[in-house]
Formats: sequence, structure tokens, C-alpha cells
Amino acid sequence: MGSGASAPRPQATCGQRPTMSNEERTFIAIKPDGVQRGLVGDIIKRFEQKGFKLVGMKFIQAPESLLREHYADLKERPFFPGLVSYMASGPVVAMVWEGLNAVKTGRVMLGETNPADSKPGTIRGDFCIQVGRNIIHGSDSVDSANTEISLWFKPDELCCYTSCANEWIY
Ligand code: IDP
Ligand code: MG
Repeated sequence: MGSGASAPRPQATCGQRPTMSNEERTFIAIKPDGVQRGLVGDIIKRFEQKGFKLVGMKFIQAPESLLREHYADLKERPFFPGLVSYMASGPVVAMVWEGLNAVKTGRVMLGETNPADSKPGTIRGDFCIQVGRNIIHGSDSVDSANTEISLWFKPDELCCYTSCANEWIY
């Protein structure tokens, strides 16, 4: 029987989410091409180095039903069937990252939808060429982040914990 103090356990759920704070969350997914091309570590490293906090992560081959819902706003677009089959073609790394302006800054880190328009230094600018193989997804607003997070994660799959780096980042 241990007698020393044990590390605090992460809470299973985090209750009501603030909309403007250091606890803003965004949904980021490394797409099947990013996984196949061995870019998982490089991409995660950028979010870690920036100072964002990882609160959820899973490695899954998403069913087409989930992907059709995830991209529901694009269902009338001609590339929609190809987009769904590309996203279902292999496993993806689905993640939730937390921090001040995580949604907006996450999008800046991704670059533009079309890698050809993405500046060097962004993920799409550095690692890919074509819009149909742009390796990463990121939520485009706080509202869509909340929708996407609840689509991909159950509440108890997200961890609440205090990063020991918190006071050195904020
Ligand atoms: P985003 O990923 O930058 O938010 P959206 O316009 O939401 O861009 O499009 C979702 C995804 O659909 C893109 O990331 C890309 O994979 C795919 N996509 C967008 N436009 C095209 C296109 O013109 N041809 C093929 N695929 C596209
Ligand atoms: Mg989008």
C-alpha cells in the first residue's frame, strides 16, 4: 500500500466550455495521407511546441457515415464523394488541442485549404501540394470546433488536467 501523495488524476469531463479563454478547444485531424506519409510526429510536434495542450487523441479509420456528417456543409460540392472516400481510405489521427485562440491560431498553423496558396512555415505549405491531399483538418470556428469535437469524441474521452508548462506559456 503506497503512502506518498499520488499525482492528481485527470477529471473525466470538464463541464461547460468557455468560448474565449486559454481553454478554447479545436478539432484537428491528420488525414490518411498525413498518416501514410509519416507526418504524424512532425504535425503533433508543431502543436506541442506552440504551447497548445493535448486533451484528446484517437487513431481511427473513420466510417463514411461519420465523415459525411463531419463534411455535411460540403455535401453539394462536386468533390464531396471523393473527399469522403479519401478520408475513409485509411486511419486518421483525431485530436483536440486547447489554448488561447486555439481555433484561429490552429487554422493559421495549417495554412490555406489549397497547399499552393499556403505559405512556407505552415503545415500545408511545408508538407503537401494538392488541395485533394492536404494532409490535415482544423476547425474553422469555435462553433464548428464544438460540433466536431462532440462528433468525434465522447465527453469521457477528453482529459482535464493542468499542464506544468501553463504558467510559462501564459
Ligand atoms: P478546409 O479543410 O481548409 O477547412 P474546406 O473548404 O472546408 O477546407 O474543404 C474541406 C476539405 O475538402 C479540404 O481540406 C480538402 O481536403 C477538400 N477540398 C476542398 N476543396 C477541394 C477541391 O476543390 N477539390 C478537392 N478537394 C477539395
Ligand atoms: Mg473546413
